[in-house]
Amino acid sequence: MSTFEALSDKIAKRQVVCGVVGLGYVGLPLAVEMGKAGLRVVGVEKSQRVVELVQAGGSHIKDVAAKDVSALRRAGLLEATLDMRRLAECDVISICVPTPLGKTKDPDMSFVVTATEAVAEALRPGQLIVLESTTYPGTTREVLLPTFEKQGFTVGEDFFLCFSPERVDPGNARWHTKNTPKVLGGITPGCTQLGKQVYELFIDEVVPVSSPEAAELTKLLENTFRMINIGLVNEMAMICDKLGVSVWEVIDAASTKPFGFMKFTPGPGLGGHCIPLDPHYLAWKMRTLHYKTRMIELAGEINTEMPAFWVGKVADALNDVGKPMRGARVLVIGVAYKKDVDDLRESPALDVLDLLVRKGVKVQYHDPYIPEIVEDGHTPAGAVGRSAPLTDEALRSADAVMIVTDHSSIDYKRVGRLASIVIDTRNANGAPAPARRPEPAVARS
Ligand code: SAJ
Repeated sequence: MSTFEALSDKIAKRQVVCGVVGLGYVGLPLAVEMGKAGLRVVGVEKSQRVVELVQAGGSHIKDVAAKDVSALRRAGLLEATLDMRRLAECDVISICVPTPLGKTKDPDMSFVVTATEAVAEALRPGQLIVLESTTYPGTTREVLLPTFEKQGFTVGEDFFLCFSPERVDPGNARWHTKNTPKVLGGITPGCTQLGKQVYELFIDEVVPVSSPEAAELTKLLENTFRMINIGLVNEMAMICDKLGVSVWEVIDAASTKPFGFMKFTPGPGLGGHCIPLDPHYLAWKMRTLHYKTRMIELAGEINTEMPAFWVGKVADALNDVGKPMRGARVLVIGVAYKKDVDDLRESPALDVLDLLVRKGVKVQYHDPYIPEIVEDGHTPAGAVGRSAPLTDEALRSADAVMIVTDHSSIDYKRVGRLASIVIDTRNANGAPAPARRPEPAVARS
């Protein structure tokens, strides 16, 4: 029996031991789904705190119920360890580690490389490795494959290697790890076949593609699509502002088209741990091939411009009532990267706060999900502070109020009633902004 046949047989009998490297917002839900399918799972994690928490039957991930973790712990199906050598026990290893961007928007592959080297140390015939971390096309073949083959094994014969992009949307009540279709592409057809066979034990639908590159690019297309379309509606917001038309009214009207249109909404910029980052993996890779991904670059410029655009609207509004920015009191409502989340990563609100402070504005913010913004090496100096209570006095005494993140828990009608000026970057109030007189045509020289 070949190694392929032996592994396929072990999968069919649900006797495979699964390893998950990284028990974060991708790895822990995946490990729990594997365990729920009756597979024994070894979660390898570098955080002692996370290991101890999972070992105690707890969960640090909102979308993973502690009761599920403790049930799997009691059933002996899930364990967490700091010891990477335990990967030698595993027949299937899913790598779910972060792939952040460096300051110059170059991919930081250090977590993937560390995980790959640990897997290579433990590599033995009969193992299937699946990289899930979002990355540039070619990573699986150019980084992971050579590292594994250096151990003297042959891919597709001794070991098997695939890429399968994570599609975890934290907080999404409808789509989660098990019911979100999972794309998967292997180095060889046999790799893809084994990857599909094992992932189908715990994921409802696995979508095979012909290569890891196709799978890597699938993820990047999904999120680049969003980033570019958000850039488009943000540019439309600036166009409508110049024309004195409500961009919200135009988007709502365009959304009545039952085909060929997909609604995106303008805002203060682009935040989160996926959308602002993922397209830059593609841009970076293509730069090494001397190709400039112009759409990504341009959308990035527009999205990055939005905090300054909206701070400019505050300046205009204060100017209209004869107040300078310097010394003005501005209350920012909502700083998380999107509504109803407690995540500040890449939030454009941080740039908004910093820009306001740099203009001499006395800034306060209120966000029920973000009690404090601390200095963490990425935080702009002007953004550091604590969330202020949203009292009537706070609303009345502000020279202007900016709605930057439209959390559902805020009463925006109350904000509109009590605040003298409201700059609403999300149309949280729901009423299309009143059309202003269009800017005068530029006099022909
Ligand atoms: N944003 C807009 N206008 C929009 C949509 C989003 O300004 O029309 C802004 C948000 O405020 C936020 C940023 O873009 O600052 C990203 O928002 P997002 O809705 O794309 O949310 P994310 O970052 O949580 O994206 C995740 C992604 N999930 C994965 O990569 C697995 C993305 O692919 C999902 O489509 C998205 O969730 C989702 O639909 O919720």
